[in-house]
Amino acid sequence: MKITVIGLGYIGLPTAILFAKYGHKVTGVDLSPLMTAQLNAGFIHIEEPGLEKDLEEVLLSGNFYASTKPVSADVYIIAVPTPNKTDQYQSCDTSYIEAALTSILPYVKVSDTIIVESTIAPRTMVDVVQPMVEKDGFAVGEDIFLAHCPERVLPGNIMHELVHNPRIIGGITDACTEKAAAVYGTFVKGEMMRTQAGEAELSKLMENTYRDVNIALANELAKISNHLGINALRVIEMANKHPRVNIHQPGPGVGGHCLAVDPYFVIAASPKQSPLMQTARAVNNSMPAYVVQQVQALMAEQEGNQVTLFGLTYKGNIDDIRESPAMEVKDGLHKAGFEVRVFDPHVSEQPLTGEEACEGSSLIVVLSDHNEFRNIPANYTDRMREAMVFDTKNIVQHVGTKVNYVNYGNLYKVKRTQKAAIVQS
Ligand code: SAJ
Repeated sequence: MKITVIGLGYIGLPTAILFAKYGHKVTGVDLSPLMTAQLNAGFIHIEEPGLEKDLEEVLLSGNFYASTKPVSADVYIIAVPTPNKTDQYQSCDTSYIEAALTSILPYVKVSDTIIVESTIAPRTMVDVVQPMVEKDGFAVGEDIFLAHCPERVLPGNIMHELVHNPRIIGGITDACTEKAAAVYGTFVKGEMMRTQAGEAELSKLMENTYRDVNIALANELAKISNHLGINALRVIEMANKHPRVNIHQPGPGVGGHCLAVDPYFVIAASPKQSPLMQTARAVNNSMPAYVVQQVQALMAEQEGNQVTLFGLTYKGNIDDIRESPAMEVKDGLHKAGFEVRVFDPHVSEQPLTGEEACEGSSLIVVLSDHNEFRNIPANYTDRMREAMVFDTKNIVQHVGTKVNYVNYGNLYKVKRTQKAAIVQS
């Protein structure tokens, strides 16, 4: 089959390469001439293990070519961004989807299939995509086949998950569903769940909304435990021993372009029916300011005014700082008047080594769960003015001797000791 993939981001590019690996003639289309030229030269622009080797293979086989212009194909896959609008409920901006569709419609012919992989608001396929295709004179389900097949892969394991994760195949009609299932049948080894487009849209959104609400529960528990003088992490650890309990982990907030985005698509589609989801978003969005407040309390008794942030990315072992709560913490600490240094071995724009970043600081605040932070060596903390670590991700397993280690489990204790110190002094 000839396949055109529109949008070569962290989903579109691996998807295009995978279809090419399985013998299809794939044209990957993106707006950036530089990026498409780099791809045709064998270089990839996203950090994904093994992907550059796969690209080399499909360039050699002639099954993949990157271009800034669509070409005629049998199957068109749209994998472009769907950011939030800045309206009251931060609804789904479908302008990139509409632009992608407009760019391919001149090439679309009878019996072709159009698949939207981008995460979209409920009813986007029937209210936005289908009318655009029908306006072009096609009968959906007879001439043209339309489906929404959302992805659910985790950066860092994309190629494996694209093949082995169960896949939702949501057609406008049953015939559409079958056509799309035949396309993914090329490489998907996981279960293919055939359904209607609307169910596919909402199911994908609910995966991330479920996670966002549960992380909010963990974050609220951390606040309550800190207030009541109870070890939140021990509470979660013991509760999760129950066979049907899975309380998530508290942190500095929720980042990324998924959990911090998708719930708003559901909320915006049904604001009066979604108080829980809206409250969960508010709880998670409150965490960066909460961390700043705790740092102020911890620093109240420390010498000096400099803190060192370990990690700026929205989660561990990646280089992505977009939508990262750590960036909000950094801004908040600056506004609170602290000197702030950063150590993040995954972010090339942060050149400081661990030693340099810790020099003269009175507190390390761990904000990303990078593997490198499991052990904070003595040659880092020995350079600090006072050695205290506030680990918001509960990732640190070893610190140098004489380091005052704080996490969401014992935060209340340290602050209580400080309060007692103030009372005695
Ligand atoms: N986080 C917590 N506590 C937790 C788990 C995560 O605070 O217990 C935070 C992380 O630090 C991060 C954010 O939540 O800031 C999101 O983390 P994530 O592990 O959900 O990572 P994402 O957003 O990169 O990937 C999610 C995944 N969805 C689910 O796990 C349901 C992934 O499978 C999806 O493909 C992706 O969203 C997406 O593209 O939708």
